[in-house]
Amino acid sequence: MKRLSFVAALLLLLLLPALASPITLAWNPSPTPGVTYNLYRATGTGPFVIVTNTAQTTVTISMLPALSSFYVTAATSINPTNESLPSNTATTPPLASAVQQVSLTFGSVALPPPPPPPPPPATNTGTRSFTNSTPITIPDSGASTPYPSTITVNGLSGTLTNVSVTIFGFGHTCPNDVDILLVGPSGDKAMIMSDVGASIDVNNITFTLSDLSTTTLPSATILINNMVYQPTDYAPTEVLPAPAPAGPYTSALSVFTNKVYNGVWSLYVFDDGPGDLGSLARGWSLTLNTK
Ligand SMILES: [Ca+2]
Ligand SMILES: [Ca+2]
Repeated sequence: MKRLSFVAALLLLLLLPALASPITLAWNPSPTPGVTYNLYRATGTGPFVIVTNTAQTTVTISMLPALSSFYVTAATSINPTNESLPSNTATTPPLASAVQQVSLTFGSVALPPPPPPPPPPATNTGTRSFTNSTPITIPDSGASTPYPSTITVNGLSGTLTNVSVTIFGFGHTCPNDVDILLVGPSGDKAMIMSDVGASIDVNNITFTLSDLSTTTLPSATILINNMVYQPTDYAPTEVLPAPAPAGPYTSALSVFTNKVYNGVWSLYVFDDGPGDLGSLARGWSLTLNTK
């Protein structure tokens, strides 16, 4: 009798389905506050069977078959259309970790996606050079032709942080006669070169004027090809005739930084010593740095 009871108990144990230890699920909260989540499960695609409901975003479920995969869905209790889409698959222990994160997508509950941000304004910053290669002819005395030579800058953005000027193909038999004034679209002005290079002939040289250089233009020695010079005015009381703006002038190109830079830049080249003449045979360029 006792032996039969033991066999019967053993058979009963074998017939019972193996149950997993409890599984804890966690999910993202609904964007609608104060909702109740109804937890369903189904192996495969359904039918869904309600397991429990909760106002929390975690729930621990017991008495599930071991090693089974199932889906979970959460429905808010506000109205039936607020039900979320089925989650990703959860698996009962022991294959899974103690807490499984499931992703719930709340269909009609989800807030509408925010409109895409407006595209940022197009930017055009960095180092840009603009060239006017038309020759500038310097007479033996007086205003050059053209007077001024101009460069129009368009489409740059950002703040102007540095300006430099390159003179292409400069030739003169007395550079000391030559004054060069730069005027920006803001109306600011800089005498970037005046009374330099003595009376020493130069022919077809190219050089750059930049505040970043520590080498001033020479007053008594020859101008050197391919140099970068600091703008230098050895006759700061001199004023150029109209249409150049009235003085006094600074010489540093920093007068243009943080100012308006899109627009017309004018280069006034003037010879104030009788005799001797020359040209900027290949014009000039303007290099602007914006950021
Ligand atoms: Ca002259
Ligand atoms: Ca002069």
